[in-house]
Parts: sequence; structure tokens; C-alpha cells
Amino acid sequence: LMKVFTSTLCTTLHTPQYEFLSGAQTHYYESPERLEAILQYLTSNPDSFEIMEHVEDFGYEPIKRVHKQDFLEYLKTAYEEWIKEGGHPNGVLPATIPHFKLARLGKLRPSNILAKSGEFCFDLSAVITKDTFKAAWNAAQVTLTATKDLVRISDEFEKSVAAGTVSRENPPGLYALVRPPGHHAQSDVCGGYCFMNNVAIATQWLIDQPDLKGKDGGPKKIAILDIDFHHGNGTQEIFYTVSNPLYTSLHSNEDYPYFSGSDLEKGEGEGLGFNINIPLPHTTTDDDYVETLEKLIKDHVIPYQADYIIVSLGVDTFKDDPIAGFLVTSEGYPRIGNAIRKIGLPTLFVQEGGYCIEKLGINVGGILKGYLGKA
Ligand code: OKP
Ligand code: ZN
Repeated sequence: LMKVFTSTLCTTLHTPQYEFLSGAQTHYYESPERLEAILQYLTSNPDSFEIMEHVEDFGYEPIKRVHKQDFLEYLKTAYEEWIKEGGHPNGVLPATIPHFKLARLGKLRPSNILAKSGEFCFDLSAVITKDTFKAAWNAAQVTLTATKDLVRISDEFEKSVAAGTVSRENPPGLYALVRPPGHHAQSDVCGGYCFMNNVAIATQWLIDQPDLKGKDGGPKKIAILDIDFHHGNGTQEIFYTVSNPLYTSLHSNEDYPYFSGSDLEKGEGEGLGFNINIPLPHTTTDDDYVETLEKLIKDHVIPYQADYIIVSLGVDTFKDDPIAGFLVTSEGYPRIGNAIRKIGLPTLFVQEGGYCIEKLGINVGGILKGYLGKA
């Protein structure tokens, strides 16, 4: 049985009416219906999943460890300022974003909302509504609640393994079913439907726990596996110069966010070698994906000797995803879950993308059931 951490606030808060795709106004793809579809599937599989709606409050501190104060202040106040200055009620969207070719970039930081909307956001999909701050805060708190439980179940797991009552081949897993997603959110810029980086906040919290000691007496080590179709530029940026966590990502080599995700981005300083990007072509099938994932696990994840795995779980790799898509089918997802189980470490899955509403349940459920050894 896998515990699923979620909250009703994930469906009631943050509901922008539209976004822009290829220059046209469309409905907002990152919708509450996504979460409802997944929840619906999990609830109808009570032999595999137990839904937990209790959310603990970890406060501001774990969020401030990852995101800059001025950015958080912006997320909190942007909508009100936007409306006061005559902005459209759909929410805050930038019209001018500081382009890297502009002269003396960074010297001018005007405090009016139109300038700030560009300074703190890198695209047109991260619409800030009246309750976006609260929604992102809630998603982070749900993820932290699951993370705290990850510590508990992995302690139990280690004891049971030592006692010989459980085999390492069946590590425990948890799932944080949250929105808005997080992996595009950097330390001080939102974008790609993401405002606060749930996976990064959870990871940093684990590293920061004073009584959580790893094998060498230092902090626990975390390996992040980002299997969303899109590159997690936010998680990469946040941890680019550190050796814990290891960030690994499989993603499209020719899609959003376009300006990050190359295999030449390997980390810097102490972090050099701890950022692994594997860009893949649109022609990627189930076999291709699983084979590449298994190789990534064998070459990078296993040698890292992590204590925990955190998965940025996107299913926009699906062949019929409306805004993305490799050729991965619903039969491929259990195989992906199985490959992750074989790592043999306690794993927290955190929801990121996936926009084919009709198949979201079976696809996410496929990964989780594969992890449980039930598919
Ligand atoms: C989020 B996740 C920008 C159009 C691009 C954003 C895609 C975000 C994907 N105007 N759309 O990684 O699933
Ligand atoms: Zn995605």
C-alpha cells in the first residue's frame, strides 16, 4: 500500500483562465482537473493506494532555504499590485522580460509591477492569480508532509531489512499529489506553470535535518530523478554548485524550456559531475525510454550511493500528451516504475507535468504500481 499525500486546496486554488501557446490564447493546461483525474484513479484502486489529506505546517523556513526573499515577497504581493495598476484579472503575466542581450543587464531593477513581472518570470505560462502564493505554499507543505513520512518509513524499512523480515527489493514509496508543479521554478524566477520548487524544498529539508545522518555521518544523500518530458531547469539551477543532491533528468532535446537541459551542463565547483542531463529525441519509445533510464540508474544513480530517491514525476512523455510527448504508451509506465524500484531505495514521487487528462490516472498509477511491484 502506498500513501498518497494531497489536499483539497490543490484543486480549489490557482485556477488561471487562460495562457498563450504559439501566440494564441488557450485554456490553462495546468488545471485542477489534472489532479482530480489522478485522484479518481488512485481512489478506485484502494488495494494499492491510501489517500492522506492531512497537511502539516512546516512554515516559511524550508521555503526560504530554496527561494530568495525578494522573489517570495513578489509572489505574495504581485496580484494585488497588478490589479491596482490596471492589470487584467486573469492574473500577472510579463510583457517585457530582461533579455540576455540587453546591455548592463541587472543594473536596473525598477520596483513597479510591470518591471517586476518580467524580472521574476521567464515565460507566459506562470500566471499569478489572487491565490497563487497560497497554492504554491500549500503544494510545498503537502510535499514536506510526505517527506517527513519518507524519513519514518525508511527507518522502519531499514529495521525490517536488518531483522530479515523485508527484502531490499521492495523499498517503500510515497507520492505527493500536488499542483502547481515545481521543477521549472528557480531560486528567484517562476515559469513553466511553476512557482515554488516542491522537489527542491523537500530535498533541502532532508539535507537540513540535524539528526538525520547518512552513512558517512554527514547529511543524508538524495538523488533526484526528473522524468518529466521537460527539463527541470529550476531544480538544476538551485543545486548546480553542490554535490548533494545528485540531479538527473531525462527530457526532450528540442522543447521547452529550450535554453537549458544540454548534456554539457554538468554542474559547477563542488557540484561538477552532480548534474546529469540526458536529452532524448521525439522518437523515444517505451523501449528507448526504459533502456536509457536503466542506464542512467546504473551509471549515475547507483554509484552515487544515495539514502533517498526523489522523483519529479511527469507523464507528459505520453504519446498523446497535448503539449508535449515522446512515444511512451500506457504500457511503458509500469516498466518505468519497476526500473525505479530496482534502485532499492525509499522513494518519494512528486507530481510535476502531464496534460492528457483522460490517461493521467492510468499513466501515473502505472508508474506507482510498477514501483510497488504490482504491475
Ligand atoms: C511544465 B512541466 C509558454 C508555452 C510553454 C509551458 C510548458 C510547461 C511545462 N508560453 N508551455 O514541465 O510539465
Ligand atoms: Zn513537463
